[in-house]
Amino acid sequence: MKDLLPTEADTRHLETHDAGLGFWRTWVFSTDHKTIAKQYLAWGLFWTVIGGFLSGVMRWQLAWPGSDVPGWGVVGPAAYNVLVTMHGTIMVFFVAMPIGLGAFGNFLIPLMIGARDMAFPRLNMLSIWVFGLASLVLLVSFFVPGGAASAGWTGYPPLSGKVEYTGSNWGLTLWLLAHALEFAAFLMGGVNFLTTALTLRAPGMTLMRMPLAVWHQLAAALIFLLSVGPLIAGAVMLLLDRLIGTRFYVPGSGGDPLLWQHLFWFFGHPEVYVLLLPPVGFVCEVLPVFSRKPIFGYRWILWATGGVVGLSFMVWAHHMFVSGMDPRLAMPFSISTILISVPVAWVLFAMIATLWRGSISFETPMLFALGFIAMFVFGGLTGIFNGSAPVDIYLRGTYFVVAHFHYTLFSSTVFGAFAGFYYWFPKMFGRMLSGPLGRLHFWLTVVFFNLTFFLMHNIGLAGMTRRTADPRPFEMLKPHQWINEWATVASFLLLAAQIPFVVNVVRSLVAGAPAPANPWQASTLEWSVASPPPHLNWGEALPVVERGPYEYSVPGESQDWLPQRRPLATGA
Ligand code: HEM
Ligand SMILES: [Cu+2]
Repeated sequence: MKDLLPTEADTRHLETHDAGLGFWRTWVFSTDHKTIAKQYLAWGLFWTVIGGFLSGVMRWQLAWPGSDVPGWGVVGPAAYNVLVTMHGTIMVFFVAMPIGLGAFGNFLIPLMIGARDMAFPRLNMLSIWVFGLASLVLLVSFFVPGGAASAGWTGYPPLSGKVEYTGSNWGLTLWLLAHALEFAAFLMGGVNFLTTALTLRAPGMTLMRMPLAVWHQLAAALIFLLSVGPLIAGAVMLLLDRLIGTRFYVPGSGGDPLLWQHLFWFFGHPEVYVLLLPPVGFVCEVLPVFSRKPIFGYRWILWATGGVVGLSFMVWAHHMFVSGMDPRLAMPFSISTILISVPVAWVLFAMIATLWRGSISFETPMLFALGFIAMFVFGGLTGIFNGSAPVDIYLRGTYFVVAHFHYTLFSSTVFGAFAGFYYWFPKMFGRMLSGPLGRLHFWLTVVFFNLTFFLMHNIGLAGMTRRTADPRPFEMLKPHQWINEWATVASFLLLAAQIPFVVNVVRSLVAGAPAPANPWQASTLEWSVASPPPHLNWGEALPVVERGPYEYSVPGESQDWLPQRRPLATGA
């Protein structure tokens, strides 16, 4: 019985969280991890609209260059640079991270490990507020004289070093400031994630019983914490170059623009795993539930993810094969890059093996999880080409690369996140979503995603370079302009394909059927509390965990899932 009683930490929490808080403390200045998760979600969705809009403007310009773009006007080369830069920045730092980590990490970690909240609830609140500030700074940067940042999401100097090169003065400086703030927000979040999972697990929740969604949040947080330092230092130097005329990145006076590329990609490549791993975790939860089978190779997945974490720090210069760095570096970085595809493929095999002979039901979360696997495998395959230095010298900077990274990034941040969203929406909001609308959303998205991005491989091979505002001057692209028009029409339909999703969510929030505690018959802890879970999650006593997270279809059991949690009848 003793282990059912609240621990000292819980009582401390209970005291700091007063029940019956007013509107402001409940929704705005909240320290509840579930509310903070929703705040991150709201920001992420807001930025999705902006990032999507910017991509639409780019696509319009690429299909019908020089024409008047509805909602924007004529796009010249300078404006195009703004569009590319801000679209990339927004999608990576203001959509993928706040949704993948900010929303899902905050919501899931305490619920899945049986804690009442994060280890540092006030730090958590500070994190979302600093993120909000970062968002405001980025928003403002669109409206300052000279316009928003326009040196690419990678911000390479010398281009980003001097106002004269891009025309963007305050815009680029604010862009740096927005990054600094958002990094601070996610550093606070990351420390919280790791501390919470290490110190606040419920009785019986051993590390090896933690759901993979939690493990992958921790892996992402760890990668972020370890990689972002050098970039912050690099950004400070860039700021000094811009503001007070230092010459860290100015060649000819002892500086070196390649230094930025190393610092940026030492962070930038691990960052793509920060974006990827949380959705991998969601998919690892969804697959067992909708195939009624344990995940295949829990420990092997952990080892592989560990391998990804380690290797992700050793591949960065594959972004720099043609940068003028010492060519002897090309071989080791090619090898490490191709090596990292081994543990990634390993995880994907484990996912596919989980499906093997399962009794699969194609609910919306499952469809998006399968879509993630299919699209990501495809993007991973083209990554092997890019990672091989001799091939990359040809592909470098073309639309082949744009196609590659959208297959990997879109699959994880959109397909993976939707898998998680449809799966946990009933828990988050206490309402069910419509299955038919969800399935419609999936099929339209998967079809138009491929129609938008697939042929970009071809136009890239034909020589179209990325960050090109106007393909018309290039003779060799003339016969391929239809691909640009095609991709643009498809991308508009892809954006329109999100309408069923919006309708579904609004309809459900207004009039959806109330969600039961466990609509999917899943065994992890979050499904053992009401939907949505109450403040502090667990009533009087913490849950007690008896088994691993994926005990589905255990032979000899009458029920095809065994909850991780001991039934409440034991006295709680
Ligand atoms: C409707 C969906 C999307 C469309 C139509 C789209 C379109 C584009 C286009 C046309 C470019 C290249 C522009 C150029 O190089 O000239 C681009 C760049 C980029 N996109 Fe997307 N995109 C979409 C979604 C996403 C998502 C979900 C992400 C990431 C999570 C993303 C991340 C990026 C990045 C990082 C760049 C590179 C920016 C740069 O070169 O500085 N995009 N996108
Ligand atoms: Cu990389």
